[in-house]
Amino acid sequence: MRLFYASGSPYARIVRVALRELGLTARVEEVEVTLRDPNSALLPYNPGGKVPALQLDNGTVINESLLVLAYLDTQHAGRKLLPMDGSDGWKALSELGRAYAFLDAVTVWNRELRFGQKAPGVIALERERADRAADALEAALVGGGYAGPLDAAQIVLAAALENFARRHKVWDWRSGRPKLSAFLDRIAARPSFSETIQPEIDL
Ligand SMILES: N[C@@H](CCC(=O)N[C@@H](CS)C(=O)NCC(=O)O)C(=O)O
Repeated sequence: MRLFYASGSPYARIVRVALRELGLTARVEEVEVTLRDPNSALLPYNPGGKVPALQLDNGTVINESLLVLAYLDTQHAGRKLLPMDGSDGWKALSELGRAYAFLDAVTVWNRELRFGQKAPGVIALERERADRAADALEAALVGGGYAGPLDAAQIVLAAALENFARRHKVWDWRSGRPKLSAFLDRIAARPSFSETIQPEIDL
C-alpha cells in the first residue's frame, strides 16, 4: 500500500500515527506530496488534491482520514481503534466525532488566516466556536472522557491540539484548560507522535 501525505497536514498525521500504533508501517510506503500544486504527484491518484490518500495493493484509492482509519482497522487483529460494535455504548464514536469537529472548526479559522481574506467576521465566529468546543472537551476530560487504551478519538484529539500548538499559535488554547494541556503532553510523548511531528509555522 502507499500513503500519500504532507508533513504539515494534521489529517494525514492522524493516519500516520495510526499506522505506527497498529504496527502496519512495513506494509505501507509513505509518499510525501505537495499540496495546492497543479503538478503534484498526488493528482493522478486523488484528483481532489487532498491528503491523506491511501492506495491499496489492488489500486483502489481511499481518501478522507476517517475512512482510511476504518479501512486500517480491518487490517490488524488487535484491539480496534474504531470500535463499531457498540460495546462501549457508542462512546468511542461520540468522542471521535467531537474531536473531528474540533479539528475541522479550527482548520476553517487557520485557512482563513493563511489563504483567505482574513475576514474579521469569519475569524471571530471560528474563534468563538473553537473556545466553546475546547471548553466542552476540557469538561469531557474532567468527566473521564478520552481515556483508556489509545483509540481513534484520542489520536484525533491529540493531533488536533498539537496542530494548533505548532501551526495555529494565534490561539492560546492551553490557557485555563489544564486537562487538555496534560492530555496532549502525555500522548505527544508516544513514538507514533514524535516520529510524525509537523513542521512549525508562525501563525
Ligand atoms: N476531511 C478530510 C480533510 C483533508 C484535508 O483537508 N487535507 C488538507 C491538508 S490538512 C489538504 O490536503 N489540503 C489541500 C487542498 O486543500 O488543496 C480528511 O479527513 O482527510
